[in-house]
Amino acid sequence: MKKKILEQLKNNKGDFVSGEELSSGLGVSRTSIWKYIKSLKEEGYDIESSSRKGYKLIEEPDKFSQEELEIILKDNDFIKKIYYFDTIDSTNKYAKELALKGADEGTLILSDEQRGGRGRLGRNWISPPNTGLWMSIILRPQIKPWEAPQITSIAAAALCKAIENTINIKVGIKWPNDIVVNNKKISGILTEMGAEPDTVNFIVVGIGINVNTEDFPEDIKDIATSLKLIKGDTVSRKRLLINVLQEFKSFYLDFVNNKTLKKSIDICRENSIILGNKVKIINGMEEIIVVALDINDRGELVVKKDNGEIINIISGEVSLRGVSNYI
Ligand code: BTX
Repeated sequence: MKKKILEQLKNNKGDFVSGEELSSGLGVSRTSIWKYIKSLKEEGYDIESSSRKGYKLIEEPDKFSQEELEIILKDNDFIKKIYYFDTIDSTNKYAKELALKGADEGTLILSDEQRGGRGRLGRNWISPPNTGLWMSIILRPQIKPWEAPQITSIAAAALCKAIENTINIKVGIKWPNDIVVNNKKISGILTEMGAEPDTVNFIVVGIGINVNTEDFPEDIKDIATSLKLIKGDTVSRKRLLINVLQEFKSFYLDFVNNKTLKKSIDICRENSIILGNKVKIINGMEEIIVVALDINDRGELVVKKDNGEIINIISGEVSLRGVSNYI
């Protein structure tokens, strides 16, 4: 019910909707309408009430709720079900549990805060409340386990396009999974899967974006930034979310339906900050310095070793560093 009231107010933002219209349209008493409005106000919605004219939505908080997400994502038919949390340990962890229980492709898990957000190879991902987008999407593509890193390329391309569309800032990709601006990370992607030797059962693609974060803990201060810090202004998390999921849908369905990664890889190449540069590839205890030449059609990094040998690197277990700085 609350969702329906909010939807009506949002559809008529800036105009009054009469209490009578709401109560007869939704089949509930005017008193219960008033109670829902009160609860929306408590959540931060600026709603003007007039006994004669009804209710007018003036301003919305940049906050998420189950109702708000269902309303703003209703035009994205790829997102089939939404799980919203104020706080959670990790959306990827929760998504994997849901996927194991049979959740459908297109299930979205989003939390305002993560207390145990995860990065690759057991690293952590700082995810404070009210500032970022921390989410995971469950996918069930018919691919082989070794093709799973391709999903990271799709998400990276979607993030580049969505950020550019939303705030007109060009961001870079540090292959395979970091989105950076001025050599600092604003976003990371964590692709995980449930698979048997030859078949992928599900993939969870986790996306973290520092949207309005202003302070980072000491240990990542020098390597992390946010869209707000770059833009100099608060960025709407809702608008960014809508765009990220729209772009993700488009790149992912192109991959699934047309069996090609071309559109995603073109963007990964265009936005790559490492192509043409020397980079250090770290694989467990082993480190080699190479020149990054290209990203091939499967999303692998093509590099040239010191001895001139050209090899392809699959993103799975490797980390990559610039030779002269962290990123
Ligand atoms: P990564 O392994 O490339 O990056 C992790 C590293 O990045 C950390 O070791 C730390 O140095 C740095 N770092 C930690 N937090 C931040 C931050 N907020 N901004 C910039 N740098 C940071 C990247 O892994 C993949 C991250 C995916 C996060 C999403 S959020 C939703 C989903 N759920 C979940 O638990 N993880 C994913």
